[in-house]
Amino acid sequence: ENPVVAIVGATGAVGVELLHCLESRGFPLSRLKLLASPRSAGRTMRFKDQELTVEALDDNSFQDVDIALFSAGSGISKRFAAAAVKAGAVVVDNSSAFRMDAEVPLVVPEVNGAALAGHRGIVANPNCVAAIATVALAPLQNRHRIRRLHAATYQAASGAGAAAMEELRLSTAAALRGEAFEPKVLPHPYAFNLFSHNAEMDPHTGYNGEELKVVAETRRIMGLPELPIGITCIRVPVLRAHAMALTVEFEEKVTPDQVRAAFEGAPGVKLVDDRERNYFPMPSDASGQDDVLVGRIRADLGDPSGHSVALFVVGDQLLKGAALNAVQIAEALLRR
Ligand code: A2P
Ligand code: 11C
Repeated sequence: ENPVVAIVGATGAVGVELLHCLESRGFPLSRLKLLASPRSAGRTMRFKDQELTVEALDDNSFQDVDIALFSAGSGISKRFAAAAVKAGAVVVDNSSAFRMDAEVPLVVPEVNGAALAGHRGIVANPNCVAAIATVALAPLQNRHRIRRLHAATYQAASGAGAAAMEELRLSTAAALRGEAFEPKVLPHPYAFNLFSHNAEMDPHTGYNGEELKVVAETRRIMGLPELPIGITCIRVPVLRAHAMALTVEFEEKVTPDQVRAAFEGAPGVKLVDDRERNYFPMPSDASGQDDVLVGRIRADLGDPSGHSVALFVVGDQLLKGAALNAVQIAEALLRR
């Protein structure tokens, strides 16, 4: 019989996309259970031709559940994942709670799907930048060995949740009316502005938590634990797709044409690299798309040795960066 699936955080920005992905991909489930905070209990959400009622999450929520997709923040995951596993469910966790736990595989199916074999009830879904970046980096690493990476990110509101997306809409509307707007969700004015990522800043190193997560998780997913990665993460006023400029240095000389060739037919990647039309990956094109867009592939002028290639990568933060990857993990679990 098909599994019973639960979504923890069904009403959130990622939760809503989890519902869509399960529906649009025809995920074989016998029942879908929607869980959120007591504030949302009783609300209904549409799945296929049904109106499903959201239930308040508690310790007894997982009795009949086979697969639990968690996306309600790491506090909720730390508090409830063990209860779900104890009740017999496999947890696919979108939070950062277990990502660096050696017993929990951190999986992007098209990059390191084999890591699923070692799971003990919990599988971690990566940080959105790490997931999107590794989809683009894996085909390169498969042909040429990566020696160093530099990344600058342009991260959308969705990474900070549904309330941040609403703050972008409201603050932009206020700015257009010439009215003042007091930020409530993000720490700085968001309309017509950008700022250093809002994750906690380490005063000693000058890196924020998002940057440290991306470095650690990218290394783990790629199986390159020592890979030197330079990174700057920035929040930009875009609703739901993350962009990143990547400069990849290889052990050997690699040309832009070799990089382009590596992307031909690579899973989850779409090449958007039209110099004549100045048409390259954009959040407006990536939003709502499963594929990660890659383009602006060129020799890095900062490395005259010919070992480095620069590219621009954009992926839907809510899809490949979160919900789609989680559902792909669940699909891979079912195939096993
Ligand atoms: P709710 O909508 O009831 O607050 P986002 O990342 O978009 O901010 O969404 C967070 C998700 O996590 C929402 O679905 C939210 O539910 C859910 N959530 C927040 N706190 C709890 C809680 N204490 N128990 C269960 N779900 C929670
Ligand atoms: C952002 N990537 O865009 C973050 C949000 O590691 O799951 C998700 C943080 C994480 O703000």
